Amino acid sequence: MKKNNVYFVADFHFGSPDKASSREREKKVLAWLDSIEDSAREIYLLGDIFDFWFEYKDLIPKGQTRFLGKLAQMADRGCRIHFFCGNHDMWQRDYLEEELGFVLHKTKEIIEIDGKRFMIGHGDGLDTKDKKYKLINSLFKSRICTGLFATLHPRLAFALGRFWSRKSRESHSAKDLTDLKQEEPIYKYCMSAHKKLEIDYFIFGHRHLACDMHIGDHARYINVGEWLNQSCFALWNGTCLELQRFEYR
Ligand SMILES: [Mn+2]
Repeated sequence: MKKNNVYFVADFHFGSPDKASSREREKKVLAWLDSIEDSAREIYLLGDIFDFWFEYKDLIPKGQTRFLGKLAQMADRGCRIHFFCGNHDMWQRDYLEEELGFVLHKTKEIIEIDGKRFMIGHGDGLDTKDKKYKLINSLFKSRICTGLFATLHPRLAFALGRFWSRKSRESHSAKDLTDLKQEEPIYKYCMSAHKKLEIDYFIFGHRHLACDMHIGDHARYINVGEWLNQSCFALWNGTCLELQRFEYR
């Protein structure tokens, strides 16, 4: 089979809310990867794949071994795996690139695929008026803070990280569940940017609610949702883009 398809998926939140349910979700994701591996030319992971990830110079967090192994194998066989950092898993160093062969993206990017312009990213931080989020985000990403955090004992660092992750998820999910439509920051951003940047397709995650919306006359905004409940992904087959749901068992 010719590998022609490009897949977009986000927000697995591996590790949350507990080990047992995360393991079940990992099995579901692996079944999905099995189902697409013969057709996948590229896979875009759009952030918050891990509920909390912090990578030290010589260490990575435990867990998701089968998931990472499967993707490493696919990468070795020529599938390009892109990893966009989310607000839960931004603390990447070189492991995903050097060990697994992924392409790491720290922020959203415009990427041309088959002659179409895609804006691809996690989807956080698009509300330019949200100064608090911007400040916290730049603090979290700063070299000084990351360096200081790395000096904590992992038992303390991961307790703090998981606590923060849970708080962040709870604060977002309340908003995510109400469909804000016109007032939704990602939608507003797409409306303001599509003409200037000549975007055909906006693809984001973060919002935990899958959607496929028209932006202006010809652009579209697809949100790929999450995998705690919905298990959705977007498929580009070379000519059209479609939001799909993975049916597991
Ligand atoms: Mn997120």
